[in-house]
Amino acid sequence: MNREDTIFALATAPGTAGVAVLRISGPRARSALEILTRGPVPKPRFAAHRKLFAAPEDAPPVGAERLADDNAAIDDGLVLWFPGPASFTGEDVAELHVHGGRACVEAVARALVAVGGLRPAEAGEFSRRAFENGKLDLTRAEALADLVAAETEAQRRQAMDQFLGALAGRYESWRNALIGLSGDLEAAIDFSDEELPEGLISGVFPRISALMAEIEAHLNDDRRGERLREGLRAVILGAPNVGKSSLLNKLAGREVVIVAETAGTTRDVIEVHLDLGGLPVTVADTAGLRQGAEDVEVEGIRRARAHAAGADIKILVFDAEAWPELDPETIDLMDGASLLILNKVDLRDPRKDASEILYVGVGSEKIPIYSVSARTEAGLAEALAALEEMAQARIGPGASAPITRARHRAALVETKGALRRVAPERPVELNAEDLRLAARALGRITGRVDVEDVLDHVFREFCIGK
Ligand SMILES: Nc1nc2c(ncn2[C@@H]2O[C@H](COP(=O)(O)OP(=O)(O)OP(=O)(O)O)[C@@H](O)[C@H]2O)c(=O)[nH]1
Ligand SMILES: [Mg+2]
Repeated sequence: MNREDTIFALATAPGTAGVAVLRISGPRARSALEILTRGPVPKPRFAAHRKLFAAPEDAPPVGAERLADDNAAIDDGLVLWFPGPASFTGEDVAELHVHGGRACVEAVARALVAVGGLRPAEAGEFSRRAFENGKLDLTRAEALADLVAAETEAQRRQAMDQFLGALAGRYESWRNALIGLSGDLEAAIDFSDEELPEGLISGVFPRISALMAEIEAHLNDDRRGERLREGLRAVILGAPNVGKSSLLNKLAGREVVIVAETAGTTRDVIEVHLDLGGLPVTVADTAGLRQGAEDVEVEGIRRARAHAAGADIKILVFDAEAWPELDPETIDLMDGASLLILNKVDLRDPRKDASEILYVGVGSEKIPIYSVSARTEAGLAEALAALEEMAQARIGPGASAPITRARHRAALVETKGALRRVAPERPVELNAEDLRLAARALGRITGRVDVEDVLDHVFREFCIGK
């Protein structure tokens, strides 16, 4: 990546749309805009209506009629000019709002390449330039990627909080406190006891303990922020033919999976993304668990078990006709995050209220098992509410501005480790060094210090045009 380059990309989704936005950033943005519009750049930050023309080498031969010139217009739209440094990337930026068809966008992109000195942007390159020009700290840049990727309301809210600086503010205030404390300690290296204000050094240690407790509490968030960002994983498990696929179809509200009377219908793991009260949950349907299955089905069962191991929530489905007997292979998989469902309640006892909640005794505990019918939809709303409640318990609103990435967590653990070594009985130089290390680890989260090595990793997950 060369920062001297001028880059461009489609900022909107590819495909057919009313409008497509192309964004250009870099030293050649002004010439590109002048050449394509065959005129001066408009007033900064004001939209102007312009025709867009191909660059000279693509344009009709010199001396062509003005009419022919007009015919050579490749599109007609709005253009904007954001001179650096007051732009998203901090560089000169131009935006072209053209018609959102594939051919229009391609023609404009071709014209941009023909200008010379422009190339298509790599994924995340605009945001990376914004970071490198001090427009965004790393947590805000990451929040932008999360905002674009947010599929549910809770994800959007978390990303927006982070974009507004909730994490950056916290980490920067901790970092500043650490820098202050290490300054106090270093004063002890340079000055004698008599020259130092009373209690300066002894006051440092309780403040470090308090800071450590805050970091500890922040780390101790049960990974809620990361889970919300990534989405919860739920998996439907049960014996063959109990109606797992039928239930998934009901949850999805459409016929995603094949349902059949034959036991052993589902073999592949099939996933559906759900928005459960604003929380993102991916539900996977799996092959029915049984012994003595053959070839492909055995592989299906292996995948089902592998999925179960990585799931945040297990939806264990049982056959109501067999109640109170429960399939032993399925019940074996039960853990603290399992939702028990008794399906086909319509076949059990039509007179019984399907939404009645039965219980399964586990030791001294009684776990509810929700009676439903994927056929009549009886009891489904209650079971869905229970699923939503479980999702809320895992990722619902917890502490404000939680950690959202493993990268942040690793740096915080490093900060804590360095602070833990600090102790009154150690030489002051060692303590000061550990405080500096702790501050540096925090600085890596926002990108204030030596982060060159993490940048590729951070910006790779962005989409092109961001
Ligand atoms: N009466 C009744 N039949 C149901 C209900 N749910 C599913 N079925 C039927 O039970 C059969 C099996 O349903 P599936 O959804 O394919 O079951 P499965 O658990 O996915 O089965 P495998 O993929 O083979 O493990 C089908 O004939 C469904 O129509 C229900 O609530 N009541
Ligand atoms: Mg199935």
